[in-house]
Amino acid sequence: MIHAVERPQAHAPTHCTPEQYDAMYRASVETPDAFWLEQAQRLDWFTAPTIGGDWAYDPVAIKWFEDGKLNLCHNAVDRHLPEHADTTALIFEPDDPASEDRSLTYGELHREVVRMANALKKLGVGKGDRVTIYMPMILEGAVAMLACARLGAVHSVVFGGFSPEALAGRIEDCGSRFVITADEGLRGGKRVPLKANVDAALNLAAHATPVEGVLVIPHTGGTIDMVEGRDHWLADLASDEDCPCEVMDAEDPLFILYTSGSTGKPKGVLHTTGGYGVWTATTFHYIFDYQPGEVFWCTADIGWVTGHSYVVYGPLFNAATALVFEGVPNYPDHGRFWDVVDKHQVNIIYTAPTAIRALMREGDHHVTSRSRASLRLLGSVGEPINPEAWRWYFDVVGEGRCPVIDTWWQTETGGCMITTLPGAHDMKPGSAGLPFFGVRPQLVDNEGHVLEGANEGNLCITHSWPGQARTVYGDHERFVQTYFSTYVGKYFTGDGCKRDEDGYYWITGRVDDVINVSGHRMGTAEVESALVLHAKVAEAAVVGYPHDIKGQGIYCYVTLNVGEDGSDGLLAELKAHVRKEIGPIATPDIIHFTDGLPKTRSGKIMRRILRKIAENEFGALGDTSTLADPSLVERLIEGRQNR
Ligand code: 6R9
Repeated sequence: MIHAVERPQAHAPTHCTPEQYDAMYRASVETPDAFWLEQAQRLDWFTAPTIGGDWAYDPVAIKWFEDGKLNLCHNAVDRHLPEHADTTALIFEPDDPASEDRSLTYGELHREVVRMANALKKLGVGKGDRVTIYMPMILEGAVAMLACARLGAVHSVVFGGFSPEALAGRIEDCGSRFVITADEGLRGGKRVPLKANVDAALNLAAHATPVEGVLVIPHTGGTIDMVEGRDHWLADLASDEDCPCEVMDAEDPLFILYTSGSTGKPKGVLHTTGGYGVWTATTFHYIFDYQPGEVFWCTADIGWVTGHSYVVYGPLFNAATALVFEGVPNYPDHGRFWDVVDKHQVNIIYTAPTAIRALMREGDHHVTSRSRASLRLLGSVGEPINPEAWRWYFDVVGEGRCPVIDTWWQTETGGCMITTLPGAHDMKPGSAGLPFFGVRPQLVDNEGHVLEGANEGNLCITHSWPGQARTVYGDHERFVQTYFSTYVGKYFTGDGCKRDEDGYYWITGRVDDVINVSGHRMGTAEVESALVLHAKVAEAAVVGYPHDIKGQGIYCYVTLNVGEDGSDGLLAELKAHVRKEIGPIATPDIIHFTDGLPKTRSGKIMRRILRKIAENEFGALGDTSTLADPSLVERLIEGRQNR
């Protein structure tokens, strides 16, 4: 039995008391339009909206604030100039602690954004164009996103750890004619050849619309090739002339972000301007309880949605000071996070359970040898946080004085959805908490029957909220199929979930063929497609298994073409092959060579059985009588690799 943890006394509630949460939550579900039109006033609109939500889930059409006009770069930057020109907007902490840090005030950020926006204009970027951003975690990554928003261009940030192949697929899918990149990135002392990867990707992409312009930001000074006429250094195109913000409709697209699903290639999840803006501005304000002058640090890369919403947009809409960290938690040693906290006097840190577990394993002294006195609030996101890691975060990192705010959400939700609010709620280690304003979760069984009270089932959301994704870029039918067809009339999250007697939600993990590796979503189908591309592989089935640090590891069952042997050499080759096809985050942890995969007589791979064997839980395999070759299961158990 896990008990609630009282709200730490040191945290003076300011933005939301328990009574305020109750009243506001009630208003948000009883009169959502009025509630959200009021919250919308957090943003500065060129034309204020008069319409709240206009949405339906069957058929699927979602709009919020549709008669409003605004620009989110204006909201993140320009509108703060009268009062906050000299307030620090972004702080950059480099990978190498000996390198120089850097920061931009809102005034300086404005200048940088205008310079980059002018450079993009000269490249030919205009309203509605898709621009791919493939950057390290440097300030110019955020500047690039804001410059796109300023021009009304739709950014598609691709995580710098993705391979040229993965990058090419994403450039192609959205018909992006422009790329913003850097010469190289740095992570944990290693150079990441970003520009060379872009070159390789552009050689791969068999484009209907070829990439016309690549804007390159100098970072490491490493040697790169520049293609005449296509590639340009930022400094050669940037200029300070006036560059007004485009007037955007609330429902004009802001960005595309690719995310893994249970089938097919990654989906380009599309977010629009008004609703996403209101959602990130509002969630940031209440959930992190940000106070003027504080330093907020979200450790996520801008290549993930968490980086979009809480490194860039949410903090900047609130005129906050946000830290951008280029490095990793274990470089140069396992105390780096807390060095950064002390150096920049970070008040709020927002990170992932996988990082917490990795640091916990290294021992408390890396933490206790640093002061951390500035810390006031600890956030968690990306995967379920196990109570042990939660305790360590709360007791050791926060010394029992900082609330742990676990936030459940998804690329598709735009911002946080289920969380406790500091000052308003007790925390329960391992539970994400309660619904944020306007969020109406529902648990259903596999047949779609609604489950009431304390229960466990599949997590759906019954009513739209402003931050909800509007479609899958170029494939609305896939959007409908993926999220609204399993339980017609509801948004299905793909997560399993328990609700306890206090109404707290406990996410149990994905119920589809998506695995969560170190907080990164990975479609097992993607890894399978990468494996079967290898000339020696006949068939592959990929499942997740519990992993101490990563949450889930990648377990691959592989059958080889006739005449091939599952040697150690081939094993290493296949791991390298998947890394090359997708990127290091998809590297298989385990490859299990087998002479067959368990299939039903109709040829369906029985993943349930493969999952059980990978989990080392083969005592309870259930019914295997429908298998075409029941003896195969014995051989698979015999050869299991996770012992
Ligand atoms: C923000 C982000 C979404 C999936 C989601 C769920 C898992 C995220 C969680 C969590 C338990 C939390 N997830 N936060 N599970 N507790 N606090 O991570 O977006 O990359 O799209 O992943 O991550 O399974 O469905 P995304």
